[in-house]
Amino acid sequence: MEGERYAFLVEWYDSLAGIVRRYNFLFYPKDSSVEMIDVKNKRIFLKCTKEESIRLDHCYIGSSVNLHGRQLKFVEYSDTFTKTKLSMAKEKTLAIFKPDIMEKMPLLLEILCTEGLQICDVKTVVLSKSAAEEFYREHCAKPFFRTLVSFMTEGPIMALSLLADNAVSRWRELIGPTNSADARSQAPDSLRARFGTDQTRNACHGSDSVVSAERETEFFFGAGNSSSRGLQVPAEFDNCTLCLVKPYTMTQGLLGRVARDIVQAGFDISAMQMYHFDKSTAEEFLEVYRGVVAEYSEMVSELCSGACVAMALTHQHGSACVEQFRQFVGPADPEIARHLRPSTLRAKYGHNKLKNAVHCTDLADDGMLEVEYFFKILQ
Ligand code: IDP
Ligand code: MG
Repeated sequence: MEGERYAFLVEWYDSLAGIVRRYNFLFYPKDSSVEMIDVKNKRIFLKCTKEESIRLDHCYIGSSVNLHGRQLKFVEYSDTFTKTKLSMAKEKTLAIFKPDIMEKMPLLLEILCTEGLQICDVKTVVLSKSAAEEFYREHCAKPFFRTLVSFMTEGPIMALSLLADNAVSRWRELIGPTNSADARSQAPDSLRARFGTDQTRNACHGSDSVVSAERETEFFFGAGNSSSRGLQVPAEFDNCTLCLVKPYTMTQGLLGRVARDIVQAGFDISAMQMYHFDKSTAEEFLEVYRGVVAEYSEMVSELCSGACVAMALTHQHGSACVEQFRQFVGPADPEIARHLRPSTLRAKYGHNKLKNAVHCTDLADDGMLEVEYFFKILQ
C-alpha cells in the first residue's frame, strides 16, 4: 500500500450551473489524502488534502462519496494501475431476504457485516404479482412458478446490493443449496439450512452470476419510479417515528446491531431504505435545527458524508411512538448518554455529538412527516 495512488474519473452535477463537471480523483491510501484535477481545464481543483471520511473501499465504479458538500460519482478508472488492481477484485451481487425470513432481518444484517459483505444499497419492498413474475421470469415455465410468485408477494422483502471480493459466489455459498433440506444435510451452517423451511420457502436469494447480478440490481435499484414497477414501499404511516442511521454508524458496520436493539426494545421496523444525502437535501431535512443548534452546519456535513439508512418505526404498545423512541435513543451527546443512560442507542453506538449513531424524530407531531419525507417524498 505504501505510496500507492489510485485514480478515478468522477462526476459532480453542479446544480447552479446546470452542468456535469468531471474531475480526475486521486486517492492516496497511505494517509487517506485526496487530490482533484478538473478534467476540462487541467487545473488543480482540490490540493492534496487528508480526508479522513474517505476510504479505498468507498471508491469503486458506480459508488459515490460526498466531499465538502459535493456528491461525487465514480464513473471510470483513470489509469491502468487502478483498473487492474481494483476492477478484478470487487464484485457486486444482489441478495434478497425473502418474506419468510424478515423477522430475522437484523441478525442477517449482522452476518453480512461479520462476513465482510459491504451493503451498497438496501431497501424493503413488497413485490406486486407482476414484479415477482418479472424478477423470476427465467422460471415462468417451471411447475413451481405459481407457488414461488405467491410466496414472494406474501409480505415485505429486503433487497440488498452487496459488494465484496467474489461477492456472487461468496453470497451463494453463504446461503447454501436451493432446497432447505439439502442445505441442512450438505451445508448445515448455511443460511438456508438454518432459516429455510423447504424448496420454496428458503430464506434468501442470491444472484447466480455477475450478469444476473447486474440485471437484478437494476430491477430493484435502477432509476425511475419504483411503485410503477411494482415495488411498493411497506412503510407504516400511522403512529410512526423515524430513525436515521447516520453515515459514521454505517461505516462502522453497525446497521444490524442497531436494528436488533430497536426490535428488541419492542419497535417494529416497517420499512428501511438507504439514502445518499446531498447538501441541499440535508439542509432541507435539518432545517428546523438551523439557528437553534450551534453545530447545524456540521450536522449537515456529517449527514452528507456517506450513505445513511432510514427506518420507519412503530411501537407494539401505544401511540407515543415518537417519545418512546426518543427515550430509547438517548441524549444527543453520547458521552452524556454513557453516563446517564448507558443502555440507550447513543450510549452504545455513538462516537461524539455529531457522530451520535442515529437521528430520531424530536416532536410527536413530526413522526409521520419525517417518515413520509423518506418513504414518500424522496422516493
Ligand atoms: P436459487 O434461488 O437457488 O437460484 P432457482 O433454481 O433459481 O434457485 O429457483 C428460484 C427459487 O424458486 C428458489 O430459491 C426457490 O424459492 C424456488 N424453487 C426452486 N426450485 C424449486 C422446486 O423444485 N420446488 C419449489 N420451489 C422451487
Ligand atoms: Mg436462481
